[in-house]
Amino acid sequence: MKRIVTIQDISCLGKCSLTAALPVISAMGVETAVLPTAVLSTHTMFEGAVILNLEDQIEPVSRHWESLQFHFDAVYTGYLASHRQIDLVKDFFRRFGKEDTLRFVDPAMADYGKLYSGFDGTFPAAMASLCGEADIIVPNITEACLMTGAPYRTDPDEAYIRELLERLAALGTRRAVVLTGVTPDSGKTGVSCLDIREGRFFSLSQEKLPRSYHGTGDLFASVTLGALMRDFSLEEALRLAADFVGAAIAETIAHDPGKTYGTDFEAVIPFLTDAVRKGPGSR
Ligand code: PXL
Repeated sequence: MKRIVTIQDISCLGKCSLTAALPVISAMGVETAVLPTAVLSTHTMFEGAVILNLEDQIEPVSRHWESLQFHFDAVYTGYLASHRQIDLVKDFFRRFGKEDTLRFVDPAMADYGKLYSGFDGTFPAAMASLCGEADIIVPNITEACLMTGAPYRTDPDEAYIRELLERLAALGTRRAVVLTGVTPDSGKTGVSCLDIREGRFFSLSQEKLPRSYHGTGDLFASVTLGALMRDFSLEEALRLAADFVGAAIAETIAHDPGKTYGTDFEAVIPFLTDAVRKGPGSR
């Protein structure tokens, strides 16, 4: 069984970051070790979250695992709250990033043209340098613009998307850059990807559902990584992740549309386990 480690916070109530990654990647039959950066009462979109910072633990935990000679098939980072956490992740990459370890970075820090609360304008450059040490990155358009200095547009056309992907690749990412939340036409949403190793550009799109929920970026990243660990191609992994997130949103709209903090993704986990059981090439 493949083993990954994911480094991000636990938002105790919120269905994002670790509480999205752990159930999803485990359900896909991949051992999921966690290195929590902080424990928050809720994610930061709620007012007044109570936060216990755990970043001082990252280095001692890494040293302990190193002494036990653990190997990870992937290191997956999501929301990181400080410059120091980014530096600690770079150190973790140096310790555990072996030849066959996939460094997968979701630079979760912004959406809808704005940084999440709690970050200042110096943070995107630090995240950009972490993306430069990754194999695969999965920013949304806002994050891509903040990291590359490109203007933020809500009406992306293909030339703009390709330009963003080229700028992301110039950060130094090795294998692929994936742009999420791409809306090629009204009524559609999707992802665009530049596979750097193959020099190939491709896009996937699907119906845009009428509501959006918190934590869908974390679910998307988690399913993509889980599928790659189960030997799906990158394109198949992205398609599965997009379909899963669409199913989670549809489920939430059908049963609890006013939910303020995340999708009811738990109800559609069987969709994932089925896909993994059938294996790559079967969808
Ligand atoms: O879903 C991204 C995320 C993760 N963790 C925390 C957050 C957010 C987004 O706001 O606040 C604590």
